[in-house]
Amino acid sequence: MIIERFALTHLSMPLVAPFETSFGRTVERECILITLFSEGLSGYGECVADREPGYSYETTGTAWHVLKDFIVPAILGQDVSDAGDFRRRVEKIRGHPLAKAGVEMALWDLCGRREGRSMREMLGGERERVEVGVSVGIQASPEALVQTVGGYLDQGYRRIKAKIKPGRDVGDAVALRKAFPEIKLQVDANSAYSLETAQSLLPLDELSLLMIEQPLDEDDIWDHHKLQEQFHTPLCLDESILTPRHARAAIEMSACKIINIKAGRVGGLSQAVAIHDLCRANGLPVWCGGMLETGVGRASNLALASLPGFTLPGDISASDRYYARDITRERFKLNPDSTIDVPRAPGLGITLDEEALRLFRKSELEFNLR
Ligand code: OSB
Ligand code: MG
Repeated sequence: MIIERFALTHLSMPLVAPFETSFGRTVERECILITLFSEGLSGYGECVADREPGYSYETTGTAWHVLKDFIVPAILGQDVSDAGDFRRRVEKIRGHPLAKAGVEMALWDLCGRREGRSMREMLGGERERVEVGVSVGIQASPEALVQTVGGYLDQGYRRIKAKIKPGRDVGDAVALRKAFPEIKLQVDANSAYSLETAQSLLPLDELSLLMIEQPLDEDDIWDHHKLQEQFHTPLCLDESILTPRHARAAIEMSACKIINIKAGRVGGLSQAVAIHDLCRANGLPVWCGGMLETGVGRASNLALASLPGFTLPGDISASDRYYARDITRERFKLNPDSTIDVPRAPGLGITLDEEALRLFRKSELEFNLR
């Protein structure tokens, strides 16, 4: 497919409520919508970099720069056959997985639309609906957290992930476990601890948590191994796993028992599938993480989570968990059994709401041939 035109749209969308983690608080969520045009079709992708470098070093600003100055020149006017071909063309651009993943997603969408195949079909997904849970940010107090979680349980979510940070960890988790003795519960620290300070988390081991996600630094797989030895509760790695090689190292070091897969963090869906395959071959359960996606990235996450190795509920909540108005016409709804249906239409299976795009657009840049 000759990539004839390339558009970048910087969006800023209000969240229904602020989302707070150990690295910061998001009120308006930014992202970059990527549109590729070829042979009368367009493909969409979402670059999940946020305004601030809290989760990743990438931001909407760095991604805009890398897309405009390096990725667009590498593929505009070129005959790009598929995701593998795209990866080879951007191989020399070091790092910046979130920027690359957004374009790869748009390419998958384009291929799917051209071939009349859904993303699920192309990736090798097997399920028609996937089990989901909700990720709950740090609230004003443990009591407020219990109340917020109660609201999500009433909506039908059957798995809760609570964000923790030093000073708001064991107390919050104990309050949740006391209020809801039977629910599937897990916590996510987003790298807020060191091996030393993480000793304060040992009481979490008594709470029957599904897992403790990314307690330590992104670049510290070995200390996760040391910490895992102190816990019965499985540790799960998120930020630490940027490549299949990292996943292999983590498995060989017994640094975790579970891996959270995000296509953005690992540079695209093809790498996400490769990590899924590796974990499956090694008997490690995986689940699909989230980055507060719009309907575009949400559709992609649902397709990815339909692969057979995704045996734990994903951070893929319904559209209304984050957005009163989304940029896709499709809104993803929670089924009564805490699942969401995987889109079936070709590609991502979504259509854009142009009026919403105009509402949320901060800037736009188009690149044409000639
Ligand atoms: O660590 O999983 C994370 C959101 C932004 C950045 C990092 C993370 C998260 C979430 C929210 O936990 C997941 C979602 O509901 O999209
Ligand atoms: Mg996480």
